Amino acid sequence: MSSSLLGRPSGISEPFGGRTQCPFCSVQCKIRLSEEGVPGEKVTIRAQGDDNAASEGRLCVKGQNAHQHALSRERLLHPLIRRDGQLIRASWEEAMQAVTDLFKSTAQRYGPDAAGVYGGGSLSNESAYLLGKFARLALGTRYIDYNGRFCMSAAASAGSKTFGVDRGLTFRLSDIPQAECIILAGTNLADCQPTLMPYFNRARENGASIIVIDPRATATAAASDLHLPIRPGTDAALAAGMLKVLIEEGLIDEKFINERTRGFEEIRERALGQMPLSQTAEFCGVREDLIRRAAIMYGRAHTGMIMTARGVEQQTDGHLAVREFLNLVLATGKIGREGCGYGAITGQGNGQGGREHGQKADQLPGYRSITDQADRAYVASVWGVEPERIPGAGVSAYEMMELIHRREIRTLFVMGSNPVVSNPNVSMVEEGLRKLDGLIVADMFLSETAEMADIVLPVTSYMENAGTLTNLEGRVLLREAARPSVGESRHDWAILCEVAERLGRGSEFPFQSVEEIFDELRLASRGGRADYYGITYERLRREEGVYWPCGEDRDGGSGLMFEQSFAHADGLAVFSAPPLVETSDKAISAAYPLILTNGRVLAHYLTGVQTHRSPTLEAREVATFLEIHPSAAKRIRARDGEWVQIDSEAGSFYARCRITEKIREDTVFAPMHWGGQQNVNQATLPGLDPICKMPGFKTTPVRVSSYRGTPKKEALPRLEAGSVFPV
Ligand SMILES: Nc1nc2c(c(=O)[nH]1)N[C@H]1C(S)=C(S)[C@@H](COP(=O)(O)OP(=O)(O)OC[C@H]3O[C@@H](n4cnc5c(=O)[nH]c(N)nc54)[C@H](O)[C@@H]3O)O[C@H]1N2
Ligand SMILES: Nc1nc2c(c(=O)[nH]1)N[C@H]1C(S)=C(S)[C@@H](COP(=O)(O)OP(=O)(O)OC[C@H]3O[C@@H](n4cnc5c(=O)[nH]c(N)nc54)[C@H](O)[C@@H]3O)O[C@H]1N2
Ligand code: SF4
Ligand SMILES: [Mo]
Repeated sequence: MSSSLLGRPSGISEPFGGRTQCPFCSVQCKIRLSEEGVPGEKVTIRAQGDDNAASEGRLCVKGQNAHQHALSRERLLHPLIRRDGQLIRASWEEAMQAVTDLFKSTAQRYGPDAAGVYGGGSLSNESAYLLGKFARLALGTRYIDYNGRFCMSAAASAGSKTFGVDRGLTFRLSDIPQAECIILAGTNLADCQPTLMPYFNRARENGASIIVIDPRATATAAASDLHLPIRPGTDAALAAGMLKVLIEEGLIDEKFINERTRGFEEIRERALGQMPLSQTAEFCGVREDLIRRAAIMYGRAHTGMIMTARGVEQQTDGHLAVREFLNLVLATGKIGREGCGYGAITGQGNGQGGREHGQKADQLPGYRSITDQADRAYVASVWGVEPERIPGAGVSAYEMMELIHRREIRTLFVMGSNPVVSNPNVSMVEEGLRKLDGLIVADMFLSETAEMADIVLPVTSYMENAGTLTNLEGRVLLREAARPSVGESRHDWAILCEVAERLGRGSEFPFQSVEEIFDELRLASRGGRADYYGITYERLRREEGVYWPCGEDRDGGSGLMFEQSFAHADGLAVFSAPPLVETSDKAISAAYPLILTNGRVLAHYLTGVQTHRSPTLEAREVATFLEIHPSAAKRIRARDGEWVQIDSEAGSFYARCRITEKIREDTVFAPMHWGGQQNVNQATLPGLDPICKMPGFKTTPVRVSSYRGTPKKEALPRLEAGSVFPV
C-alpha cells in the first residue's frame, strides 16, 4: 500500500531508521517504512511488515495504511487558543502560559481537585506514567482516569480478583497452536486483531476445535467449529450453564482444584441449585445441545484456552461475566501449562502498559494501589516527595464526566482520547464539557473533543515519538522514532514536563528523553506486580521485546504465567459464585423491543479520528450502518441501504440498514467509529458495572424505525488553511 501525501520533510537524519510499530491495536505489529520517488520531490511511503515474534511480519490493512493519517494535511501543526469563540493559531509560549494560568486559577478558586486529567491507551508507557505523576504531583488532583476504563476494566478487575494479577494473556501467542480447544467469547479477532488469526489457523491444523460465542456470525465465527449465537448480555449465565455441565459430566480437575484454588465448594453448591440447562438455553437464546456440546468439547480437551473481549466485558455485569469464564478455566485446571490459559484480548496499542503505571483513578505505577500505605510510601520515595503529597483515589472515566456535569471538575486536560464520541450517553458528556471553565486537548488532529477545547496542543504521532508499548501478551516493545516531528508538534511527555515546570514542579519532571522517564518508571514499578525493573532500552534494542514481570532477579519472564502459583499471597486462585440475576437495564420492552449491540469493523479504529483521515481506509467504509435481521427489517419496512433511526431511553442516532442473516433476530449491531448523529453512543445508557465501573455499551434496549430523511452530513472537524501542512 502506498500514498503520496507529502513532500519529503526536511532534515531526516541518522536516528530515523524507518522502523516503527503500528499505532492501532494491541498486537503492535512492527513496520518498516520505505520511501520511493525522487528525493526532494514527492515521495511515496510504503509500509511493510517487519519480522517480530508477535506479528511474525504480518500487517493488516490498518497497519499498511497507518502512515496516511500521520502524513495527512490535517495534522495539527501549531497550538490553538479559543478567542471570541474561534480556535486561533497561537505560539507555544502563549499556549503554555494559557494552560498554566488555567490550572493555577482553577486551583486557587476551587482547590486542586477541580482539575481533571483524562488519558488514553494509545500513549506510550513513558507518557502514561508521566501523566499519572503529572496529575498527582504537578496538579495535586485525585481526578485522573483514562479511556481504558471502557476497554479493559472488567477483565482487569476479574483477573486481579481471580489470579491476583491482571496481565491480558496468561500465555504466549506462540502457545496458541498447542491448545486443543479454544473458546472465543465476545471477541472478533478476525477484524480486531487480524494478524493473530494465523495462530488460530495453526491450532486448527493441529486438530483444535474453536468455539465462538457472539450474537453475530462474524468473520471469526466463520473460522470456528462451533458458533453459539448468544443473546447480548447473557454470557455470565451461559458460562455458569457450561460449568454445571462440566460438574455433572465429571469433567473437572479435582487435583488442580484442591491444590491450586479456593472457593470451589460454593460453586458446586450453586450448580446444584442452578436453573436447568434448558432454562439457561432459553435465557441466552442458544440451543441447549450447543451449550452442552461446547462445555464437553472444552472439558474433554487435554489443553484449552478461553479468551474474552469487549462483547463479554462491556456490560454492567462485565466483571462477573468474566469471572464465570475464569471459573471454567480453574475448574478444568487449564492454566499454567503449555497450550492452556485465559486471555483478555487487550484492545488499544498500549492498552496493556497503559493500565499498569498510574493513569487509573486508584493506581500508582507497577500496579501499586493508591490507597495502600506501603505502596504510597514506596512511590513517594521514588518521586522524592512525602507520601502525603500523593492524593487519594479518584473516580472512573464516566464518573468524571458526571462530576464535570455537576461542575465539581472545572478544568479538564485530555491526552489521547476523544471522550465526546467514545463515552456512553454522549449527550450528557457533551453538555458537561460545554460547562467547563477550561478544556485542554493534546492531540494530532482536531478531534470532535479538540473542536470543543479552549486550548489545543499539537502532538507528535507514532512515527515521530519514541517510547515503549506493551502488547497484549505483556511483551514490552521499544518503538523508535521513524520520522522527524511535523510542524511545531511536540511529544506528549515534553508537554507534561513543560507545564509541570511552569507550575513550579520542574524539579520533579527533569526529563530530557524518553529513556530517562523509562528508567524512573522501572524504579517506580520495581517490586510491584507489573515489575519492569529488569527491562532496559538497551535490552529492548537487542531482544524482540521482554515480558513482564521482569524484576531485578529475573532475566525476563517466560511469558507463561502461573506455572507454580498464582499471584495472591497464598498462591491460590479464587473461584467466584455470585447469584445469577438479570440486570434490569438489559430488559427489552414493548417500547424498546430490540437489543442494540456495537463494536468494530476491520478498516476503522475507535472513534475514527485517525482512520477517517486515511483515504484508503476511509474508502472501505464511509458511513455507519445497522446490521439487522431480515425479519426485523421487514417489521419496520426498512430496505437494505435505507437510513433508519435508532432510539433508546438515552437518545437517538441514524444509520443505514444493512440487512443480514448473520445477526440474531432480536439484536441489531452498529459500529462505534462515527461521531455526531451517526454515533451509537447517542443511544448507549449511563449504567456502570458496580465493581469495575465499565459502562454497559454492548446491551441497550432500542426501537428502530425507518427514517425517510437523510441525517445531516457530518463533516469531520476541519481547520482553516494556514493550520495545515504547507504543501
Ligand atoms: N479494526 C479494529 N480493530 C480494533 C479496534 C478497532 O476500533 N477497529 N479497537 C481495538 C480496541 S481498543 C479494542 S477494545 C478491541 C475490541 O475487540 P473486540 O472486543 O473483539 O471487538 P468488538 O467488535 O467491540 O466486540 C467483539 C464482538 O462482541 C460481540 N458481542 C456483542 N455483544 C455481545 C455479548 O453480549 N456477548 C458476546 N459473547 N459477544 C457480544 C460483537 O458482535 C462483536 O463481534 O479491538 C481492537 N482492535
Ligand atoms: N459504543 C461503544 N463505545 C465504546 C466502545 C464500544 O465498543 N462501543 N469501546 C470503548 C473502548 S474499548 C475504547 S478503547 C474507547 C476508545 O475511545 P477513545 O478514547 O475516544 O479513542 P480514540 O478514538 O482512539 O481517540 C484517541 C484520540 O487520541 C489521539 N491520539 C492517538 N495517539 C495519540 C498520542 O500518542 N498522543 C495523543 N496526545 N493523542 C493521541 C487520536 O488522534 C484521537 O483523537 O472507546 C470506548 N467506547
Ligand atoms: S491494527 Fe493491529 S493487527 Fe493491524 S497492523 Fe496494526 S497492530 Fe497489527
Ligand atoms: Mo478498547
